[in-house]
Amino acid sequence: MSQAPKNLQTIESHILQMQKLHPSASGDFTGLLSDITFAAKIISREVNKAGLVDILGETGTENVQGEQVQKLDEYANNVFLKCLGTKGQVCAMGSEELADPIYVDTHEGTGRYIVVFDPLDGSSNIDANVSVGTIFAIYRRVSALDRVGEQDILQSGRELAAAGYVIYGSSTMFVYTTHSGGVHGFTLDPSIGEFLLSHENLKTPFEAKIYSVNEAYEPRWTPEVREVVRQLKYGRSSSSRQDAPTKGVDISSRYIGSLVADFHRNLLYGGVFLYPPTVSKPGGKLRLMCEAAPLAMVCANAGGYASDGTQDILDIKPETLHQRVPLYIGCRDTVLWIEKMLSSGGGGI
Ligand code: AHM
Ligand code: MG
Repeated sequence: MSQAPKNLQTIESHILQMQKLHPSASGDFTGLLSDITFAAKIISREVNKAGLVDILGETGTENVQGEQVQKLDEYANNVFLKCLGTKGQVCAMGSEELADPIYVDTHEGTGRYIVVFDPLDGSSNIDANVSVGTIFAIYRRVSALDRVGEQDILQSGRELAAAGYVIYGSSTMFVYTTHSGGVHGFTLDPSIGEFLLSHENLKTPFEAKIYSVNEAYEPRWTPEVREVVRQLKYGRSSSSRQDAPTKGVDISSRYIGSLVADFHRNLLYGGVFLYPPTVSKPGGKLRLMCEAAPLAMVCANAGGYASDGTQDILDIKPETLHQRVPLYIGCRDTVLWIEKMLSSGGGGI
């Protein structure tokens, strides 16, 4: 007997289906996710045209119509600001592109959500046609209705209501998770302008087969980080294994230098991404609120783990919107092992 074909599902219908699991839901959250998917479609369209920039006009200059051509990261940022909270769901926003948070003045001041985002991460790769991404984090408001402020923005990853990313690659994909769990991926069909469910309930492998790190920084790493990467490459010494032995695992190195693309590949294939502290960047490079924490939530809900080398990224309470953090993220076993290696001085456990 042949099986009935699987139904096609758009992201909108998937989000609505999830909403039904929460009968008391007002629809605000659903509307907000939908606004983000809309922004993603607009950014995707523009990223796809990036190769035409030299023909249509360089960024920062005037195009043939005499209009100012925006840099793509500025453009993506403006798209997010314009698309979010169209129904008054958002009370505050924080962007990697903006020094300060934006407090939204909805008519009633009742927006219940905060969105923190990196509108176009890895944008320095765009001229080489390398995949870039958007990362977003959604928090619930903690302040009283008339007093939205810093406390609403500066929440730890544990408080995230939802998080996700969009990757603008050979195809555009939207991946999100909520506090109820489950990581779901949707691929954009540009001909109909819809994100279609393509990766339901994503799970990442337990142990990494890929490590991703900018090895040119090795001279600037601490001896502990150097030892971690050495053992990832040559095999972990038996005393330092977390759980399952790694002998026989063929490890490969892949580094795009575009966080969403590196993270997404590792999530699917099983890998670990490292952005350790260096002498010149002792706090690391990546930002806790708009990069590390949302990806940490996606990773955790897919069965992985993210650490700053000493603790779960999700447990870090931010002190500032643009705080940086060292990041080790990916397969659970491997990241736990890295954490132990770093805390034991790199000499094994
Ligand atoms: P950006 O936010 O300025 O785009 O920088 C973040 C990017 C990440 O996408 C990537 O993982 C990292 O910078 C690469 O940094 P490096 O070139 O130091 O390896
Ligand atoms: Mg960034």
